[in-house]
Amino acid sequence: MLVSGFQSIAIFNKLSKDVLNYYILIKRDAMDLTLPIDEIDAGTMNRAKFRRVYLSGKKPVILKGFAKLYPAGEKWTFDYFNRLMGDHIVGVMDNSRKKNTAYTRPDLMMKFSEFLDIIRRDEETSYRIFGFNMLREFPVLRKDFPTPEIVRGILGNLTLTFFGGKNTTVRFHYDIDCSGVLMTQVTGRKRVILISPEYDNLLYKVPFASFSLVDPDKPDYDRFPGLKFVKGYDFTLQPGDALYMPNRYWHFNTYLEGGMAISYRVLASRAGDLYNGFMNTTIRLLFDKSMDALVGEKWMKRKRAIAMRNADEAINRLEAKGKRQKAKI
Ligand SMILES: O=C(O)CCC(=O)C(=O)O
Repeated sequence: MLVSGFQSIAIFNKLSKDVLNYYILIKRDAMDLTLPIDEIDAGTMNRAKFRRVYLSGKKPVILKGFAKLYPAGEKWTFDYFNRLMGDHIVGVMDNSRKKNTAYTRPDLMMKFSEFLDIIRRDEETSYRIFGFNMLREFPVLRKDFPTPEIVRGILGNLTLTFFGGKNTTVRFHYDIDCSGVLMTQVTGRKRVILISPEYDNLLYKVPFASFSLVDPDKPDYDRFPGLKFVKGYDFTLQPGDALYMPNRYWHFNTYLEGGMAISYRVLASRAGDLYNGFMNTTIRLLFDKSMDALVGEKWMKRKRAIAMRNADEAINRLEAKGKRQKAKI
């Protein structure tokens, strides 16, 4: 049978697509963290474009020099915070204490000046501050970083700040309320590993919670083979850069030196994200915390087993799909 030129192009296209799909499904030796993230000069971004391309498109982006658009970009130094809030008592997380649930309470309290002294040293520390509502406690700071136009909305005034010292990490998680997050790294560089929610199971998501069993710093591929299918981003935010993380994006952050960030949130627009955000922060969290209090390590063991089973099932599905596609080629 004779095949016309157009038909052969169509057959060729179909075959290349199948080959491509097969290789997308194929297991690699390690996580592939080489996806390129959009980087845009913050001054050239406007609300319409941000909402169309990044919010609606659920696409991450780095806005270079975002903090410099606001007084905070110049004013917010550790010295400035020390002068203004040094005597304030802050809740501090200690990474050396293991946590089995989401949304945990600070491990210790200390004067902000003491905490700043620790994180500004060029030394590793396990101390960090997670989700300090600094602008509510010190409203005078609001004018230094007013709600950016691009994220103005229902959650527009809700800001959280984050502080950490050299090499402090923030465990692999997504934000439990399923909001989109614009995190501006005001001081210090921060490495971020960012991964789409489509990989939930392959990232060994812990049920009833929004964190993973995996430590992306030391990925154990024998224990967590699902990671070999995962693709994501790995980049460093420079002081002043902002990162937009779409709803439910996984992130693992490492402070490369003492630094601070502030985040603004954008309420989820999809019904599923809104529903999950509500359920996560209420019923699921309450259930998880109650089980943790009642049964402790046994409950964590159960959650670990479910996460492993979900990942195995996801791997089997992908391998079966890969085989079907290979057979078609
Ligand atoms: O970088 C940090 O300290 C934490 C930021 C974060 O994980 C978040 O905004 O969810």
